[in-house]
Amino acid sequence: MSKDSDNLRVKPANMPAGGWGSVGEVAHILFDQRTALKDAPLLARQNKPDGYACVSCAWAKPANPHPFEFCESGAKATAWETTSKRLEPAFFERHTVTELEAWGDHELEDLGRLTVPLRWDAASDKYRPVGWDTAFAEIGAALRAMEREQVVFYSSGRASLETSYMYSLLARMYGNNNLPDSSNMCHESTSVGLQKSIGDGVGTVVLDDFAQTDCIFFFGQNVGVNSPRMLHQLQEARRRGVPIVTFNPLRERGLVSFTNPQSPVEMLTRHETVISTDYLQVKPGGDTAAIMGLCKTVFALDDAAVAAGEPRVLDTVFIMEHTHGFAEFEASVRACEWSAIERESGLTRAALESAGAVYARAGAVLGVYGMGLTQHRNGVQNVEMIVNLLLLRGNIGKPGAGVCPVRGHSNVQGQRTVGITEKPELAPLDKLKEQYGFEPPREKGMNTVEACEAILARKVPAFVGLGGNFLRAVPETVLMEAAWREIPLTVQIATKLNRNHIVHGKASYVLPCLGRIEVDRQAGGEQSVTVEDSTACIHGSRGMAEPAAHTLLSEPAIVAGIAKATLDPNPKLDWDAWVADYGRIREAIAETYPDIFHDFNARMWTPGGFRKPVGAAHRVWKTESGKAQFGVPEALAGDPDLQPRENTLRLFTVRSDGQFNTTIYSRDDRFRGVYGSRMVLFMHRADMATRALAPGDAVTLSCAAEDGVVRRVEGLVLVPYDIPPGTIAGYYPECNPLIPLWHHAKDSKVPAAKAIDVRIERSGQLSGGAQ
Ligand SMILES: Nc1nc2c(c(=O)[nH]1)N[C@H]1C(S)=C(S)[C@@H](COP(=O)(O)OP(=O)(O)OC[C@H]3O[C@@H](n4cnc5c(=O)[nH]c(N)nc54)[C@H](O)[C@@H]3O)O[C@H]1N2
Ligand SMILES: Nc1nc2c(c(=O)[nH]1)N[C@H]1C(S)=C(S)[C@@H](COP(=O)(O)OP(=O)(O)OC[C@H]3O[C@@H](n4cnc5c(=O)[nH]c(N)nc54)[C@H](O)[C@@H]3O)O[C@H]1N2
Ligand SMILES: [Mo]
Repeated sequence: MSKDSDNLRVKPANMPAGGWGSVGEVAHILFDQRTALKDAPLLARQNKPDGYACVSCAWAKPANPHPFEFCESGAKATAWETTSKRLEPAFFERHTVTELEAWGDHELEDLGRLTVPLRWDAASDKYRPVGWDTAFAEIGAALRAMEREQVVFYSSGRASLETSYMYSLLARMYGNNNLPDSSNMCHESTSVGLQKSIGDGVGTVVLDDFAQTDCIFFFGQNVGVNSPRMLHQLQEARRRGVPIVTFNPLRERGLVSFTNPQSPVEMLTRHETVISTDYLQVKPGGDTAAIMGLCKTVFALDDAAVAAGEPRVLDTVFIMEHTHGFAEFEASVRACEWSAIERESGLTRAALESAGAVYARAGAVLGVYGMGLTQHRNGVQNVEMIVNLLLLRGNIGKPGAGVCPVRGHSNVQGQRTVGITEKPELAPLDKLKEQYGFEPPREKGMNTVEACEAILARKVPAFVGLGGNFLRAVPETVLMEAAWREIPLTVQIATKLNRNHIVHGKASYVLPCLGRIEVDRQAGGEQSVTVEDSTACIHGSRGMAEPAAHTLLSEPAIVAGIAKATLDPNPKLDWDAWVADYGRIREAIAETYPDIFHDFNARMWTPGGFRKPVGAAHRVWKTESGKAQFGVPEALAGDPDLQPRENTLRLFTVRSDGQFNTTIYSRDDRFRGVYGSRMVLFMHRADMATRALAPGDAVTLSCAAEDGVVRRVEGLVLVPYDIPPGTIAGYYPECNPLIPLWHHAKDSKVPAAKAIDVRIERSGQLSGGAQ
């Protein structure tokens, strides 16, 4: 196999997000996955009130959708799931599992959809077909014999509310709260930070707020790639003259300009809407400092208004009535020096004052953010800082204003709503006890980082994965892979083959499931499921494509199969009846959570979804003080424990438009002008020059942490880029071997994937075109 970097091509990237490039990309992947003819009508049903919820991102689905409510990323995800490629068992006869370890993430998933349950055979080192009943019986017998407190039930955020509810019951009836999910690597900093500051762990904003806002502050989220449908709202806001102020170390194309690929006029005239009116290339980890600068500006403008006898800039009535901790926060802002703010944020005082003035002038402001804030040592504090900024002018709980975390997986927020959580206090345990007549475990379970620690300590006897690619997504790849091979039992419920199936436990099963886009036929007829979007709206989703194979089971059927083989029969819970008719699972969910899910079956098809109650959106604060809480930042530095040492660079990991997390559709990153290889590092020319490095050089990165563990990634090729000096960007998951497991957000334990101190060493010069 040739090295990826041999195929690298670098070209200028100056096209808008959307536009003709996007149309070309969609046509290409539909063709490549051989889905062109059958999928065009399918895409028209995506994110429609009576259609299926896209399996890509979690962005809100409007009540009055555009004729085509899909985007380039959504079309790619649909093509990837409904591909006509199949991974038949005969493939495994030709390849040992060890041999497949050399395959890349793209090659593994590109084999196509898994079709039959597989069991690893140690003697031949091959995955071999196994009957569903045998697989369930063997898994059940093994789980029954294990130390129950240590078994882990992971979920990736795609599975429906119905499946997730069943899965969380399976874990709790089995005997633990070990329900880590992808959210632990993602927006857990939001769940912790917003819960503490506004009393709800989710955002307060709905789509209508975008239509009513006067100003948008946008932090660390790459909208053009990761939630492109939001570009419609941003474009409409821009047409109304709404300023969008963006904080991002990289000038991401989707945040710079957008051509709506669904508007014939825009396409023909090549019209571009400028998205960000102000673009601040903050240093990774510098957002707390930057927001301090904005708040300092608000105080200064307020002082000036008071002196001049003009109306206040602070919303003093709101602050008095609705908030707690203002005086301490004000003191910390006033005490904070501009020199420290400039140093930590990498931004000038003038730039921050000008952005702060935009904020102070606007009536209603939205604070939008993503992984650029949450995946830091101070990720929770970053989230609290956004809330602080909004509270100063009463920007929560009024139309056009609020906090808007952009969630990742299409149902990651919903999984938390129906009980997937390692925190027992967040699950209605007493209610479950009453409903199902069992004693739910009360001890805290493991989150993702804690599950990794237990796996490294060889304490986990079994790992069950409901979707995802845990091992590839977590930090500390090298140590984790070694430990993983010693887990006695690994069970993965999945649609496609991935690294986490190839590096497996001593006994290993891969159980293939239907995807959400596929028709789900059960004894009670065709079934639908539900998901919750980023704005806490809950939608029905009906599969429309023919299943990839008649041998697949649905996720609810697989969870029920494992549950029946593992748990003692329970007269109050008929797993088979649930699988026959998912309406009955929804009735059970409604019984557990009546405030959220009353009349669930009737309301699930509400156009635009029905909203989960979010108190903070109505200024009802379910915090300790009963008010919204100002939080005083502990430190301005992005990473107080990894202070840049001599000659280190700060690496942050990003996604390309050719991937969905560890699913790599292609090695191209159209928006950053890199083609054919993901083994690249984006670096400032000045940083290259001071290190006698040049574009096209091959380098090795090693983590600067001095804890005795060697963490290296070799064969990365330098690409010159407009990036803050002293910082470099590389791709996730290729750079995950560089992240120490202990390098995570305080309080939320989200791995700090956006600030990793590394050293760089030249290892060669490429002949190719990375110049
Ligand atoms: N097509 C596609 N869609 C996706 C995904 C995908 O992989 N592909 N993944 C899904 C998932 S699970 C998630 S969580 C979301 C992720 O979506 P995002 O939240 O957009 O996550 P990232 O792509 O990791 O990029 C975050 C952005 O933050 C910037 N950034 C990095 N460090 C900092 C910092 O310190 N401060 C600031 N202000 N900015 C910073 C980066 O330059 C980048 O533009 O997308 C979801 N949607
Ligand atoms: N360095 C670094 N690391 C990161 C991040 C980062 O930005 N930087 N981001 C983090 C974030 S935000 C997240 S959310 C995690 C993602 O971590 P995960 O959610 O664990 O990973 P995914 O890549 O989304 O999982 C892909 C796999 O899911 C399976 N799959 C796809 N569809 C379905 C389905 O319908 N049902 C089932 N059962 N399986 C399905 C397929 O087999 C596919 O191979 O990674 C985290 N890791
Ligand atoms: Mo995520």
